Amino acid sequence: MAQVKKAFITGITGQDGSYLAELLLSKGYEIHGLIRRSSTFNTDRIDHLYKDTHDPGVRMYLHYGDISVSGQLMDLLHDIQPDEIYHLGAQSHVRVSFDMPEYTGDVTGLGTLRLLEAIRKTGIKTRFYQASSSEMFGAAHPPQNEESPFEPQSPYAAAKVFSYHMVKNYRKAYNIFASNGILFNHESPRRGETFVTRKITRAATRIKLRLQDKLYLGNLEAKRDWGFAGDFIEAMWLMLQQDEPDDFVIATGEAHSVREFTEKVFKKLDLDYKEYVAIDQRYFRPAEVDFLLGDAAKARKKLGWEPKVSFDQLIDMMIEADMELARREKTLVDAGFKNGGGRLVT
Ligand code: NDP
Ligand code: GDR
Repeated sequence: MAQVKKAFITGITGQDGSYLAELLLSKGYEIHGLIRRSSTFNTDRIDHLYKDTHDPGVRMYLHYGDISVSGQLMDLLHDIQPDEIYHLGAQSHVRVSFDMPEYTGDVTGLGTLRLLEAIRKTGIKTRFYQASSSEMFGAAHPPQNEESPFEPQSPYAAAKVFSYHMVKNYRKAYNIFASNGILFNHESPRRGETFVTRKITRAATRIKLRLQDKLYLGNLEAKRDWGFAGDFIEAMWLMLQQDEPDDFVIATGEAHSVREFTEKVFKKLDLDYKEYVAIDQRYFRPAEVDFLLGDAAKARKKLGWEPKVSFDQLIDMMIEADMELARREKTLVDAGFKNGGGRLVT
């Protein structure tokens, strides 16, 4: 009988971690996720996958921990002996990284090194996926591919560049199977509510149902290559199934501005965004990344990967999910509850 593969996932409670957990469970993996202790529940995105560990057939295990603590990462890897490690955990918000540069460097940068060191010191045989980012290209001229220079524009991007190079270094120095997936922006109904796409679909649907009357945004002219998270996590898995470790850009090859995204979302709801959107300087970044557009030719050729969900389908999917949330909130508000569960997101 074939051995069940084991995967260790950091960031399992995040957008990507939740889709990846679904994918790996569907492929028969036993998965082990690292979660942080929090005074409020932070497992919403994976609750539907959770089974009590006493139930038969359990294949998902959660372990408390933090990527800022190396000893414990070492113990976990030693105990679990995962075949594959997906390192998705990070302080992932670019704007916030300017407010918390030291913390971001520690978690998003050194966190990767701690895991690589844990692999080296425990000597486990495993494959490592690093969640690298298109933010590393920063000011580099679009379209960006694996050969483009890194010109990071934020503490977040600089921390990811550090991680990227540590992955390459450990690959070369210690022969560890470690790959960088350089993913461009990917969104979904599970996207964190302070990232711009979700902030917009959440606000527009609430505005439609008169639960909110304004949406404050920053730079509307920035352009991003937005794909669907569910498509992108497939590429992570494919990278770890190759004969050799390597680095791959994953992107749709289509870019849109924040303004275009906003206009489209409001239009689909029969609203004119100009009547509702206002600019607030606090959402601008001290240094901005103006234009990211990915060239994923290498991934198409070597991994056979391509995105399935189009820009329009992604928007429809996000509007539909957020409209459902807004309707539930409206029902509660109409029934006299002061707060229907909606938050004014910043
Ligand atoms: P999210 O912000 O949704 O999730 C981040 C995850 O990291 C959460 O599970 C979070 O836990 C966890 N985490 C944060 N800090 C720590 C810590 N100190 N110890 C342990 N876990 C921690 O990110 P995404 O799912 O969107 O992204 C996944 C990864 O991919 C990130 O590394 C991100 O930087 C990178 N990336 C994302 C892209 C995107 O467009 N989404 C594009 C390119 C790269 P908690 O739930 O408790 O907060
Ligand atoms: P990004 O995503 O910085 O690309 O990082 P985000 O959605 O935060 O910003 C995209 C662009 O929108 C502009 N913008 C705003 N952004 C936010 N969050 N809020 C606003 O109100 C707003 N108004 C305009 C931003 O200036 C920016 O140009 C994401 C994260 O998932 C990273 O972890 C990941 O590495 C990269 O994508 C690829």
